[in-house]
Amino acid sequence: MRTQIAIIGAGPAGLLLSHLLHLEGIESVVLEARSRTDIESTIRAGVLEQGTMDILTQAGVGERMRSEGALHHGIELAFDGARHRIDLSELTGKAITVYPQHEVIKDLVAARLAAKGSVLFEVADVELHDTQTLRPRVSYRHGGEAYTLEADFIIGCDGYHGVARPAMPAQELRKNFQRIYPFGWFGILVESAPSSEELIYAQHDRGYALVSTRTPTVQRLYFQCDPSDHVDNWSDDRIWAELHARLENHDGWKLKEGHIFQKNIIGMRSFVSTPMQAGRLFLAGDAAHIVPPTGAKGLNLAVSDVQLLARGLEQFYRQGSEERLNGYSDAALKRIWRAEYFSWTMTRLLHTFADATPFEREMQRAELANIVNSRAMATALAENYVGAF
Ligand code: RFL
Ligand code: PHB
Repeated sequence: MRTQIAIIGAGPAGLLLSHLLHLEGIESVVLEARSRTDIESTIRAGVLEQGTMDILTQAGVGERMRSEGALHHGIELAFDGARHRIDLSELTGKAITVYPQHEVIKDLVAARLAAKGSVLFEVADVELHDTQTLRPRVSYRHGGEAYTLEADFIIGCDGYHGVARPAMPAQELRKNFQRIYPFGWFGILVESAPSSEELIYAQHDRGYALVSTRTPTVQRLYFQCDPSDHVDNWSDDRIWAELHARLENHDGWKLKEGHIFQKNIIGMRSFVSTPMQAGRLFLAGDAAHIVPPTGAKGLNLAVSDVQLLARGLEQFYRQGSEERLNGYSDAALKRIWRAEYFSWTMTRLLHTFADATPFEREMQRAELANIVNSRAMATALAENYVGAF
């Protein structure tokens, strides 16, 4: 089999890239390890930046996002028993949309299949070959049969645990940057009405908590936990007691409880692997970089990576120039490092570090107080949050 672009992974990065290329008349094949049902039901991100919304809309896959997603014009920071609103729209002229990642995935899969795009689910044993030549290949198994796919380029959109990054050739310039945080997030899905019209990011000595939403009847809540803890240690009663304690406040606001129908724990890391290109192999999205979810940037970065790549590939096929493709890694990394910085800052600002001295805890509170009292600092946070750069 032969195609122009072989894409590994049908996450937001791989599917959107395949769709953007299709709109430019460039052919691709997406190879995905999991089933369609699985990728369409895995609960992950919720927050889409304005730029992400714009790209999805321009690409013709934003209709459900616009009608079913919730446009948010602000977020709240909660600490010392009070809530403080950061007015994103007033400070930046932009907003965010809360629309679940698996719904974005459903929209993209539907668009690829409607256009007779080639997305192969449940492939196994994906291996990359000859990536540093003009005829790279991918071998894989599908339905028990062994296949080889030849392409002009291979794009690794296969997430943090994929095979593309390990297939990048060792070279002097290759560098990995990493920070693993000493805490994780306990995430729950709850059947209830929203407790708040906007997301609440709460700092508390017992640990961080986040009140987010999914739909008018399903809410998404998180709280900082030990990354090695197990969901079975947390009864529903214990979860509610912990969330109420962390979200305590003096203004009478109260978190709504409901039936908890999913619990999970995720680890937290910052990670960047550079460069994002070697010969005919490129990386995009979580395959190349991870942010802790506190800044809500991961999916948005994946989208901006593939937008750059799509432009580079379009230039290659239209004009025969590799200039944009060769500039991809540097261009993408400029934005990635700023998002890494913001995600690290939000994580540092809002979480409780077990080894922090009393002095450092006061500094954390003072920084929060500065943000909610200084229009300049609030604007900096808002610009980063909506991705206004
Ligand atoms: P994905 O989504 O991990 O997709 C990779 C796909 O590749 C497949 N795959 C393979 N396929 C074939 N062969 C192999 N060998 C393969 N190995 C892997 C996988 O099955 C998968 O389908 O990467 P992509 O496309 O780069 O997208 C990245 C985003 O998923 C991620 O950054 C976000 O979910 C991060 N994130 C958030 N991002 C935001 O922008 N806003 C948020 O509000 C937000 N909240 C979150 C988040 C991530 C979270 N978790 C679970 C880490 C909240 C959470 C809790
Ligand atoms: C979510 O709704 O899953 C979510 C929202 C904001 C974040 C992270 C996750 O910062």
